[in-house]
Amino acid sequence: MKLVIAIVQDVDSDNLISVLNQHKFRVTKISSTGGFLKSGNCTLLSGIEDEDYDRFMEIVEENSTTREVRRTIQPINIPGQAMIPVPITVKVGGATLFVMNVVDYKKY
Ligand code: 2BA
Repeated sequence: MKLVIAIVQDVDSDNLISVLNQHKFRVTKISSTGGFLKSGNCTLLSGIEDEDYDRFMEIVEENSTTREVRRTIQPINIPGQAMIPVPITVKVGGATLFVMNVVDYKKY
């Protein structure tokens, strides 16, 4: 069994979870915040059997969209200098995934 931690964009999360559920994957959604943009994203936890891994990844890929996002970020505070917000455009990935082998899985 594997535990997949998937960080996805807020706008993709509801549809992605619905499709995963339709395919009998169980998902826990955690509200999270990107450290760089400081805007909301979603972290999904999913415990999946090894034989279902490829199908799971395909579904995530098909239902996550890379987007260009324009945001205003606050630059680092330099004493004595004005803090002027800086507009930036970054490409935010459809999904960032971490995959771990599960040593044990129990449900009581
Ligand atoms: P954020 O940290 O808010 O980053 C949003 C996007 O900003 C990133 O998209 C990337 O394009 C850009 N970015 C991030 N850090 C940067 C930096 N130091 N300098 C310049 N540009 C930077 P993604 O890479 O697709 O990441 C989307 C979200 O996934 C991230 O939101 C973060 O919440 C998470 N994430 C990505 N890689 C991660 C990692 N290695 N560990 C933990 N979380 C990660």
